[in-house]
Amino acid sequence: MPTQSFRAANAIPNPLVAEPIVTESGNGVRRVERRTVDRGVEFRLVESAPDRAVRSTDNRQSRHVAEFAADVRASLTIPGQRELPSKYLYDELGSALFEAICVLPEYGVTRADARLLQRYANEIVNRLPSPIQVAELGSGSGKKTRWILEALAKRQRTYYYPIEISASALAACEKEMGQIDLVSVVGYEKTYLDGLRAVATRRDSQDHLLVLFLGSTIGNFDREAGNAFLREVRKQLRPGDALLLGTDLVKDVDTQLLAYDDPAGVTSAFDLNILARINRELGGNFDLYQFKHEARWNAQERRIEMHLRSLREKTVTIREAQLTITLRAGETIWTESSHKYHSDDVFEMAQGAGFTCTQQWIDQEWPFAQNLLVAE
Ligand code: AVJ
Repeated sequence: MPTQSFRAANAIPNPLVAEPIVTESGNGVRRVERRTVDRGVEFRLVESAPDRAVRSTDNRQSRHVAEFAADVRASLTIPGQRELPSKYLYDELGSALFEAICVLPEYGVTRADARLLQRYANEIVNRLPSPIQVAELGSGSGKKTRWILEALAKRQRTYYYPIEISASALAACEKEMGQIDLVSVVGYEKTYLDGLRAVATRRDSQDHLLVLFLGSTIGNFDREAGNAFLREVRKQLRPGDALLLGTDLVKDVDTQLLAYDDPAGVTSAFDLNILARINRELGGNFDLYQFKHEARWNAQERRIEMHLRSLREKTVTIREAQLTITLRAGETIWTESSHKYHSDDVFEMAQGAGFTCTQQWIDQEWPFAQNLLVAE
C-alpha cells in the first residue's frame, strides 16, 4: 500500500523538477519558466524575478545585522539626547503597524495624500512630459500610487519602479500594482538614493522620469538634511523630469499631537516595536513594559518628535552591538521626527535644490500639499 500511494503522488507532473528556461527581458526582469507535458496536458510554472534574486543571501543578512548594530550603538550613545534612526521602525511588523496608523481617524496624513492623488491624478499627469517612467521612494504598499499609474497608463505603457527597504511592503506593492493594465513593475529593495541611481542609469536617453516621494516622508529629515536629499534626487534627473512631493502642513497643535499619540495605542505600538526589533535581531533585553511612548510638538523646529521614555533607571544590554547602557529614570530615546511645512516653504526648498515648484494642490479637510517640482 505505501508503495502504491508513493507512486500515485509521484505520477503528478511536477514542473518544479523540469529544466528551467531563463529569459532576461530588459528592465532587470528575469523570467524563469518550467514546463512539463503529461498526457497532452501542459503544466507550466512561471516566476518573474526582478534583479533581486540575490537579496536574502546569508552574506547580506550578516551585513544587515552589522550595519543595524553599528547604527544602534552610535545613536544610543550620543551624549545628551539618545536616539535611534527612524528607518529601523519599519521591519515587517513596523510596516504593518504603520499601515494601521494610516487608517486611524486621528492620522489624516495618508487620506489627505490619497484624496489629492485621486482627485488630481489626470491634472498632474497632463503636466508631465512623455514618454515617462515612474520611480517611487518608499512605496509602502503603494495603494495611493494607483491613481497616478492608471492616469499615465491611459496614454502609454508605464514602467513603475518602487524603491523600498521593507521586503514585505515591497512584495505587497509589486503584487497590487502589477495588476494594473499596461503597467510593468520592477521593485528595488534598496535605500532611496541607491534605488534611484539604479533606475536613473538604466533608462533610455529619451525617457523622462517622475519621482514620487509621497506621504510627507520628507518630514523625517531635519530641514537641512531634507534640502540635501532633494539636491541628491535632482542630481539623478534631467531637465524636465519631475518630483511629486507630498508635505504635511502645519496645523493646530492638538490635532498634530493626537495624530502621533492616538488613544488606541497603535502609534505607541509602532514606536515600541523598534525596541522589540533590537531585542529580536540584535539580542537586546529592553523591557518594553518599562517604556512609555510620547509625542511632542517642537515649535521652534516645527516638528512632531516621538520619544520612548524609560519609566525607571534601567541597564540594557544589546549583545550584537556589544553595548551596555544605563538609562536614567525619565530619560527618553528620540525615535522619529515629522517636520511640518508652510505651503511657501516648499517653493523655497524646490529652488534651493534645482527645481521649480510649478504647482501645489492642497487638501482642505486635512492641510496637506501635493507639490509638483520640475527639474531645471
Ligand atoms: C511615514 C514618516 C510620513 O511622520 O507622519 C506616523 C511616520 N510616525 N506616525 C509620519 C509616522 C508616526 C510618518 N511618515
